[in-house]
Amino acid sequence: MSDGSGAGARFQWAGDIALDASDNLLICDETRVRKLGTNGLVTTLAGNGIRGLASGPGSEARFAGLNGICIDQIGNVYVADSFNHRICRISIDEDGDRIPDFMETIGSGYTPGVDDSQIDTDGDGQSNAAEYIAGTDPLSAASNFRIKEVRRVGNSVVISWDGAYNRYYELLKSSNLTSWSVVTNKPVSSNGPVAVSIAISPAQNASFYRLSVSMP
Ligand SMILES: [Ca+2]
Ligand SMILES: [Ca+2]
Ligand SMILES: [Ca+2]
Repeated sequence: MSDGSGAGARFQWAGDIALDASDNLLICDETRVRKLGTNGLVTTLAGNGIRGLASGPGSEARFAGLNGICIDQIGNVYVADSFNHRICRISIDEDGDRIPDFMETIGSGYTPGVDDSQIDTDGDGQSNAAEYIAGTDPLSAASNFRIKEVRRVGNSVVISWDGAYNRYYELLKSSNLTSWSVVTNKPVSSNGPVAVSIAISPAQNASFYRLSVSMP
């Protein structure tokens, strides 16, 4: 097995094939998903030859024996991993920035073929790749990931931010900016404001809060 152009490319056990919207051929090759580009270059998109069962980006994915492949209208790839008795969905990410290639269209703010973790198109201090994870707009500096408000309500503090669909938020609290404890782990299933109320004692000293976001 080797990637390369024309006769320089090698396949392990080429099986089912599918044509994508850009006329590239995607190929089941036993434990790998390969791509034959319109330029004649064969590359490996997922899997690395080690049999197994694992989700993950690119070569971290594991398959046991691929037997069928198809592509949906927005570019997701589905493979039948017969030896694992699984159907797997693959969001192709050739530039490795964790943003699926089908999202990196003209006008999206993301840059196809380039690692968007190194690009901050709107100059708000958060990279395009970070904005993808946070669900904010990479073309608007007014849209960025942050705690929007910390408000005292009686014997509670209310922390609020803009949540995004299918994101997971972790809110941490500290009294000294050194040791942090988890206040809440919060999955969010729709776009919109999120607020968390935290009980405090009247005698409590100042507290600091830190919010992080991830995708499943
Ligand atoms: Ca990408
Ligand atoms: Ca940005
Ligand atoms: Ca932004």
